[in-house]
Amino acid sequence: MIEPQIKTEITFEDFKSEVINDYKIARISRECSLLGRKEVLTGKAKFGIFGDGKEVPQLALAKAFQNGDFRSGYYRDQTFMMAIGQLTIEQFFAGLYGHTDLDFDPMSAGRQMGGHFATHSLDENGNWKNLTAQKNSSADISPTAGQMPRLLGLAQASKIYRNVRGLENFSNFSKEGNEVAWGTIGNASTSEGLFFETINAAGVLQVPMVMSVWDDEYGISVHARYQTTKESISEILKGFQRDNENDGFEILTVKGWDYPTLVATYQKAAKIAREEHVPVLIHVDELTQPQGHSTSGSHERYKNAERLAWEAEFDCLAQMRNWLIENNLATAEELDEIDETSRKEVLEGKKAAWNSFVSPMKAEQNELVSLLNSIAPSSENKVFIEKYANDLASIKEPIRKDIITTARKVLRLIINENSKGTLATWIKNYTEKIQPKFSSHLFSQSDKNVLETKAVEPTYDNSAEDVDARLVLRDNFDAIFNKYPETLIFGEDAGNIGDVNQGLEGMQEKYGELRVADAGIREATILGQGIGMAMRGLRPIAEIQYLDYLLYAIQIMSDDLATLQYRTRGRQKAPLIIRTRGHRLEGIWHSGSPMGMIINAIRGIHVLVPRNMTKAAGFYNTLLETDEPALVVECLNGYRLKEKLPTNLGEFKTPIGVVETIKSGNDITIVSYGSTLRIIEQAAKELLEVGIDVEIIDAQSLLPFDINHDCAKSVSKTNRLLVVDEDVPGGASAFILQQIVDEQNAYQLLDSQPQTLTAKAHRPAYGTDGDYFSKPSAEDIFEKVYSIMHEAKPDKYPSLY
Ligand SMILES: Cc1ncc(C[n+]2csc(CCOP(=O)(O)OP(=O)(O)O)c2C)c(N)n1
Ligand SMILES: [Mg+2]
Repeated sequence: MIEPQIKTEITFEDFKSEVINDYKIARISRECSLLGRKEVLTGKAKFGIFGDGKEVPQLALAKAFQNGDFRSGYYRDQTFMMAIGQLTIEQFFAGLYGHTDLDFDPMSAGRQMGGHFATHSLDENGNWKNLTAQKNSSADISPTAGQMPRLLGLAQASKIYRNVRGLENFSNFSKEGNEVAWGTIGNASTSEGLFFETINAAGVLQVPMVMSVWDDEYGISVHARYQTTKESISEILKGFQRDNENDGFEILTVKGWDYPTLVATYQKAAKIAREEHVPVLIHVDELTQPQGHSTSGSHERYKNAERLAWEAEFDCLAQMRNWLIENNLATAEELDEIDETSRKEVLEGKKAAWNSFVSPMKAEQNELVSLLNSIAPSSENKVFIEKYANDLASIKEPIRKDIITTARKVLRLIINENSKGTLATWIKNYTEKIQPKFSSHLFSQSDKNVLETKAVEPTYDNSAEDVDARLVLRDNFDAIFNKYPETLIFGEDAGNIGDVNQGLEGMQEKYGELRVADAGIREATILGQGIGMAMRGLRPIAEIQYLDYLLYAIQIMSDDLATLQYRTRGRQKAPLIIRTRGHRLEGIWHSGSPMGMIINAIRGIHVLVPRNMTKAAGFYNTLLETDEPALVVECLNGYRLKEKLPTNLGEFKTPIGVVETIKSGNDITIVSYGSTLRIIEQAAKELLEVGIDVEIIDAQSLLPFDINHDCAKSVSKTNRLLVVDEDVPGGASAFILQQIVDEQNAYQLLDSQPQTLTAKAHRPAYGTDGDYFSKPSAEDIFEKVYSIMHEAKPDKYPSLY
């Protein structure tokens, strides 16, 4: 019997054409870098940072990269993106110019500078695409090593998909957890804490992550001797190397100009990570920067002649060329030919990108110029308007700022003339058309955005008894884990003991160590686990033990999570829930409520501040029906207070962006949130004894805040407003005041000065007295309200002091 021929080896001709094609991709990429720099230096683009000198290892990475895999990298990776078919020459230049149309700059629609790469995980309606049928890149961010925490989560998702049961319907996200998450980072950026934190966590978690370090010995101008102990990241990470006794990393080192060894190294790394779920570090050294770091400077300032000569010789493309010739894969003439056609193709692509970039703006320019020319003849300011029109018309390549500025300046000249309406309408329409190019998609615009959700009230048995409030949370989490197999929670002490306040008691036993997990003390990468897993279709809940320690994660929340939808113009999302507990406990480090800092840092993430655990549980239930990220701050001192246990666990929903009036009254509106409300309720009782009837509003949700403008409605009744919280003066209370006075236009409804009552500017001191003298007390609230009423009616409310 003749065995069928199984083709395991490719022919020499196939091999040859593959490597020649690789060379061609690298050459195109290099020409893009060279021409890109010129575009910046001649003023056509603002800033350029390119991948020259890093082309060849990226070819090897691309060969090992499969459908379903994810990249989390940085600005040097244009060659990789080209090699996986996700970046064309025209798109490269569209990104450099900042083209605001996603069809031209699919990376960010001009929102990020060039060199920040992304693929589309979502369609135009915000729905998931089949991520296993495409090669994926999570959207880059600029802060060095900021790609690391997310990388951990992208890799961990494979582990979850491989090992957790019940995820059969998630085949658009994973094929049995076979996907590798590929990280890239510059040598100097490995100095960041986030790099080390991620490496350690990946070693602990044993996830399929392959980390490439592109080592060119510099971080801008700063040499490796100032960056890295022993000047070698692979050398100092040797302790992470796995061995027969211990799990760990596989660590590989390879020279960045050695094409065949690079290809073999990446194949090896992929196999280890994909099959064994073991993390791999590839230290790619001896790389160069032919044009220096970016368009902002020149490397001749900090590299000596010897280094520059070495860089010229060991330029990875030059070395690849030598290798092709030495191995008879191509002749010098053939390669010259490729070089020349690449140069031409890039030039053509650049021209096309520029034309596409400027032509809509030229059309807009023409439209306004003719409008102004039609307005001018009948105007008293004819001469001036004509000058504006001519000046605008004379700009060869106008930008939108030129156009709209001209229109707005001319409007002032015709304020009393008939044509004003026409121009004003034009400006309004133009702004309505253009502004979204820069401002859309801070939040989800899909039909799963939070504003689409409706409240569902908790229901109770007649016999429902009061229980410790933590049990409401726990039983609701139980219902959630049961209902949604894609949910999982992880954090410090969240697993075995069921969190420090036992809101997860027994859940690990029931749902397993992967879904209810303890994590190391590493808040930034706990966040990153959440971001990466949420980007791959899971519904992670990242637990930060105390609000005060959220600061370790706030950078990654602010730079990565909060900007994700925005910086991809709605083509990536990470509907991550961040669970923490805060407000009012003890001392400097466990009673903070830095809500102002948080809400200002994370626009793009919702911030929810439930006053009790039923409200908190209702927020979790709501959020799981939406596709947006949110932070939920539970009240630290509320777990042992009594609440009734609802019967519709997992189903009742707290609405987002809707306030609740928890006491009605006629004299003054007090707006607050969280634990402070209980103190306000106490003060309100005492105020009632002296005849002052306050209305108390629980904001519940700081971002978004009071979408129905109920606070202003309350003020229209009481005509007085006090905002109380435990933040510093000018913190979240200032935000709330701005929302009510400015956004809701309550100014005209007020008979008294609107005021805030907050904690002191310092962190709260320890102990009961420390608390009393640091944060607003019932007496403070009583006296503040009383003084407002005294000012209004001094006869009725004589001065206290
Ligand atoms: C947190 C942060 N600090 C500083 C910078 C400014 N910066 C941009 S790139 C860079 C050097 C990075 O060097 P390396 O990691 O070796 O990457 P390379 O550019 O050499 O490929 C610096 C300091 C930044 N982007 N983020
Ligand atoms: Mg470097």
